[in-house]
Amino acid sequence: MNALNSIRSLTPVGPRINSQRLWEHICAMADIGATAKGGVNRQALTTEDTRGRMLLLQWASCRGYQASIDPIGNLFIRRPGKSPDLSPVLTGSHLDSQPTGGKFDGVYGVLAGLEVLETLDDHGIETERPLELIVWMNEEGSRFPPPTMGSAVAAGALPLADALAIKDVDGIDVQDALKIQLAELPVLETRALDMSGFAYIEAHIEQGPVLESQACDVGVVTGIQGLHAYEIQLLGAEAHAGTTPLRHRKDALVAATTLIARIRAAMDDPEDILRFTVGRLEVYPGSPNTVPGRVTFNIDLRHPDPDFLLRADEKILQLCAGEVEGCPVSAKVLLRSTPVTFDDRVVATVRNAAGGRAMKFLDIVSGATHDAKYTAEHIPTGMIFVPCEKGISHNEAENAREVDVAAGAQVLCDAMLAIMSAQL
Ligand code: HGY
Ligand code: MN
Ligand code: MN
Repeated sequence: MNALNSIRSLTPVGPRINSQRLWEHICAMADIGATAKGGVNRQALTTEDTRGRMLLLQWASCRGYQASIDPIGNLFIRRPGKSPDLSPVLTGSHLDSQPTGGKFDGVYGVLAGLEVLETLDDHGIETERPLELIVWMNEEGSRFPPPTMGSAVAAGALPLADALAIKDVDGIDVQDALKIQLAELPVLETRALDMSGFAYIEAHIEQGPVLESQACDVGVVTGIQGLHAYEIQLLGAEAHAGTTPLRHRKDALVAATTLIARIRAAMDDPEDILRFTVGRLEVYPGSPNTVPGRVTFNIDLRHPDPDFLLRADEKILQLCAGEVEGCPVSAKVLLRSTPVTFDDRVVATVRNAAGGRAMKFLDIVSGATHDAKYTAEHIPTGMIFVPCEKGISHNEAENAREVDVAAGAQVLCDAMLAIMSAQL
């Protein structure tokens, strides 16, 4: 990778991106899975997700870009370079959303990447290296936990067979949902799972308030905090709500609330750096007049310090050992993703690109996780953040300004060109 070393001092003289086209693409994508409150519901491998991918593939085919797909459904859109055998410079993000998601989370990085490809075309720029835009499958992990599923499988952190077997709340597994999507997409070239490339840069909204509060144009992302995901199940016994005395009950929901309260207390962090969330809880059979016989809930745990995370992990598994109020507990670790620090050469390139356009920028560690977490384990990786309104995300009110999304895409274009020209 010493070729990358030569890019520290390069300042960008890249072509101007077309901000109007980028904004129009974002608005067109936002129509797919649009919700009444102005957000999107385009969960992984749903019809809406498929329609979003089809729209992107349409735009890509208008430019003659080649599309391919890997066994977990990660989509690759390739702009050829003069030397096809050189490893590509990569960019990308995700099109799937939360159920009450926003118009920019993930989509922005995909469409900013597309904008870079199209800008190079518009300016007749032929690069030495190919350039690939990746649409990672199921970054959100809302329909099929855990998050960053597609990139984790591509990186070898999550076995393909395990991921394909994961079911949604209706009992549909990833394998069947992926088959349905593939049947609806145009025929795509298939490719093996792999996480190789010359470098990877992802553009994303910050999903936090820092950049906006400091009136920054872009964030130079230096890394991502660690994330653990768990699925906890308690087994009780269904019983009649009217006839069963409390002392005879094995109420899985009451036991789950006790357990969640105990874990929450154990996760106490006066500095408020630890992020502990129970975002999903399923009650079975879910009838108002039957004592719950089974409860399944998910824990999402995040922290920038790997040791702090491991200590919290130990406490959770200890509290989940055995049973609670007569209900046996089982705990499944879905994901242990360590904090990651991005490659300082790529980070420097992003910083140079922002500086080269006289933008106000700030170094920032990502609180949210991203597919860049897994690319960083295999490829020199960096990220660019743009501000979003009040830092709101995973919420239908998520919003970003046209000028900011354009600035981020411009930095992405300049940084990728700087990296392209780094080959010797
Ligand atoms: O959960 C996350 O951090 C990401 O937005 N899916
Ligand atoms: Mn995202
Ligand atoms: Mn998200």
